[in-house]
Amino acid sequence: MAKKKTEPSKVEGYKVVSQNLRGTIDETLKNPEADRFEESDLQLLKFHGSYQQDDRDLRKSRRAEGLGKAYSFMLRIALPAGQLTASQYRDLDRMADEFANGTIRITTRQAIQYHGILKTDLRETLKQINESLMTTLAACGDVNRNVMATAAPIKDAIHDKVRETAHAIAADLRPATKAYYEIWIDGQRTVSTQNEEPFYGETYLPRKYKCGVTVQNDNQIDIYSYDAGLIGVIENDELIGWNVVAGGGLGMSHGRPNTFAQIADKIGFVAIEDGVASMRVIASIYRDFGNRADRKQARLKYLIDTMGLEEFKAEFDKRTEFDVQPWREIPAVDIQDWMGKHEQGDGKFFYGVYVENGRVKDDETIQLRTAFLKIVNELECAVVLTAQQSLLFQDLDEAGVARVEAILKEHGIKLVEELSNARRYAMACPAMPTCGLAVAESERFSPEMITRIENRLSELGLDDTKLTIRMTGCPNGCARPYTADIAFVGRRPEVYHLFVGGRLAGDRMADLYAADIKADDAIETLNPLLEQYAKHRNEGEGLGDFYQRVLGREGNRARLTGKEVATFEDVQPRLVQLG
Ligand code: SRM
Ligand code: SF4
Repeated sequence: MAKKKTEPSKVEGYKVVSQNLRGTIDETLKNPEADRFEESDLQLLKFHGSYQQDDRDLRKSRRAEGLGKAYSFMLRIALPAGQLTASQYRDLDRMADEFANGTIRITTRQAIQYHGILKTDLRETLKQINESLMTTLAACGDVNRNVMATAAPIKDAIHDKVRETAHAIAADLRPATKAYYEIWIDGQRTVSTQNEEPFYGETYLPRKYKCGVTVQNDNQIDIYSYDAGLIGVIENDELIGWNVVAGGGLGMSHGRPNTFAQIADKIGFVAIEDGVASMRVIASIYRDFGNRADRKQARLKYLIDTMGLEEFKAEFDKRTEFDVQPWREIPAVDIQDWMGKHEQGDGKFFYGVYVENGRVKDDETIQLRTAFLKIVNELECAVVLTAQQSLLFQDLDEAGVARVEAILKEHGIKLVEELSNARRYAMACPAMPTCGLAVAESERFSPEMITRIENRLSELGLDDTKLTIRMTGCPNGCARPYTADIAFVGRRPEVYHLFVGGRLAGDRMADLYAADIKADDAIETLNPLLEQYAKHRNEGEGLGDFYQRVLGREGNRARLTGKEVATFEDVQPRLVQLG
């Protein structure tokens, strides 16, 4: 057994000596000889919203030529509740060409990523992002990340409160350090003051902290996947308070039994005005007790596991100055992806457009970037990013909706009615060639895998089934694979673990259905299940639900561990028995 780590990790050391995230980032930026940052600054750079990457497609050829890696930077822009004005969207589009690789990527947490930014352009890009009143601060790093909120821009008291709360949490937990402003905006270094970070202190959090806000009838943001969250409880069409959840998380490592993916636990119910403080209190418990020795064991879910849920709840109670009541029972909810036309509640409409794997780009067949810019320019409409890597145009009248549809068609973009369910609800993480942790393709291969599954579902008469298929290039879980009906998790090039048994609602863990399958064998491996599903599904029953019924499972499994073994052998005889 591996020896338990007790000393603070290297990253904790970098934070301590960084003077609140300054390190020597500024010096390296100014040094024309340096094409990259050293390890300690690299870690600090994440808090500023940037990752140093290299083009992995070029590694081999550059090595052969005796060259080093082709370094560039990923930038992540945190957008609370995924909201963008028309003018911010225009700026994003412009900067994609000016500084990045010509694409804008909508993330699974309603943020934006640019890839391929050169070190020499990094400062100017960040500066311009800030001039457009957006920020990359705390989009990554050991802090509170982008705060999500259900995307539907519905104008009523409930949804207004959800968005307002998401923005308030983001402001409340934003790092206070002036380092960001000094390095990227002002260029002038001030002397770090003591106590510059009254909440975080000099070591910030043990690891990332993710939270979101939603309502009981729309789990658009997959709230059970995060460290903490607020679910609006509605009674008689009014928001009466928040159910608080904590301890969700989907990152894990194959073959490491002490890592696990987990659905968040129920903590309790708090008043509307106590939502923001609840997220802060949970973050404070995490800050004070989280594991700072082993980063693989540092997320809040592991702390709750070590403390025990009851002790964690008691600590939450102890630290709150407000009333924490028992969890209010709420119905299980489905996910609404908000694609197509919807009423906004103020006489206007919003319109959702599907973006394959979140990548807004132009290619030979479809011109998403051109179409989106045209829509924003013509209709001057605000944009909301969804947790399914897509976007919504808001504040449209009937003529505006017609115009959106016309522009989409002119640019080769399918309307939602023309998409198969297999594609519409699919997601994939970026993986190759930018992600340094990828061991298999994801974004570049997922469309092809979806086509294969789409075809098989069609042959079996299953076009109507609503299911989510997700792919990631490694087990870290960036496209939330472990709660999907079907998921592919990269093991090595062209080889994936195949998971089955989650569902769109995001409230149940899937099983490892088949281990280490070649991508080309995926359909064959899924076939026994798909065929029996086609024959024996109940009306409206999803694929994951069917799978759970065949296994005779009751209730939703909340945890998937890294030691899980493939269950195909268990389910196969039961599928055969069905006849
Ligand atoms: Fe993620 C790391 C991309 C959502 C769990 N994630 C990474 C990095 C930064 C790779 C790295 O550390 O070098 C990836 C950048 C790739 C690239 O080239 O752009 C990356 N993660 C993404 C995004 C862009 C995927 C996407 O398709 O949109 C998502 C950005 C979200 C955002 O806007 O903040 C993204 N990452 C997630 C999610 C899903 C979610 O939060 O809804 C998860 C699982 C949930 C969770 O956190 O438990 C997730 N990412 C991870 C992990 C595993 C963390 C863990 O607890 O073990 C890593 C690795 C790490 O942190 O060391 C990681
Ligand atoms: Fe990279 Fe793995 Fe996340 Fe995909 S799941 S983006 S491969 S870290």
